Amino acid sequence: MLVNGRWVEKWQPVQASDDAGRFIRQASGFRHRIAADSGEGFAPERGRYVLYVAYICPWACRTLIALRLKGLEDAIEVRVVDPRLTEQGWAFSGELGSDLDDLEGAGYMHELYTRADPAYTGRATVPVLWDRARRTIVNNESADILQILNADFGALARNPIDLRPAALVDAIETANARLYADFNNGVYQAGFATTQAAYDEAVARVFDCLAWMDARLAGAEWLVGDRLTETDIRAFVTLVRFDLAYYGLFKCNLRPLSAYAGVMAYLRRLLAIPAFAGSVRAHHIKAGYYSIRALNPSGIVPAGPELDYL
Ligand SMILES: N[C@@H](CCC(=O)N[C@@H](CS)C(=O)NCC(=O)O)C(=O)O
Repeated sequence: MLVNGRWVEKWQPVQASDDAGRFIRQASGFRHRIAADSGEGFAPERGRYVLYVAYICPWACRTLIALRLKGLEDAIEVRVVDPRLTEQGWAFSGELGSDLDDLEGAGYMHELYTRADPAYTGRATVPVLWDRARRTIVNNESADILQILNADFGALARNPIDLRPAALVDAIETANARLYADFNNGVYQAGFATTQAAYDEAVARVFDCLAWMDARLAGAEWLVGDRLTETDIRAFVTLVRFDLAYYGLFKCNLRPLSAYAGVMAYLRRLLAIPAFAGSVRAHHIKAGYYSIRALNPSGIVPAGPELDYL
């Protein structure tokens, strides 16, 4: 991670643990919005912003899905890091279908963080919404970036879809809070738990949440309301990684996803939407997660599973 703008330690995935061995995720450091008149100076302009993502990363992929659902591909550039974590974090290698950073010339993601803030302290995470005009980070919190992409680019977005309709905001927030705590971050808390008790507690929450989604989806097409919302994007990014990585590497193996018929049908429905399917690179997901040496010292990437939905 970076301390006062210097890369100080080898990359290690356990961001922090509490006294009971529970994984704690770092808070994001750049939290600006895009607006013509906010006084922050980040106006919506075609070609000005870049979304830096990793196909392995569920937080990054939720922003990528939103970008494509909104039809912002022509307005915002996207660059993809190598899925394999290096000792200096995310790298632009040009390998495995990843990109070089031809826009800013960075070799590693952390260089963009120190360019934005020469004294930055924290982890150099993706996604990052980058401003080419001011050469700084607008925002590195995917929950914010989802809202920025949904609302802040106005007419630059080709598709009128609203992923956060005002009438559903409360229901979206309630569902998102549960999904984040028990599922999106719950699988990480199971995978990176350092005590049996912390793992047991996390894995139980993961499967309770799957049961909750399955019950909801038995009688509904979407998780909130009667339309596709950002909640479906949030659920999808963890569901599509479940069999590939979380079931094995993160020990979320109480039951396979196929035990949840409603969830499986929902996952297939979402995969039929190009913005969702286009965000999935199974080889990046496997290569990335299985390169986490703390969980997989040999670095061996498993051959399977063979999945009929990917
Ligand atoms: N709060 C962030 C979390 C992002 C995050 O944890 N990204 C991970 C990849 S899945 C990362 O970049 N990790 C690198 C590191 O921790 O050094 C968000 O949702 O945008």
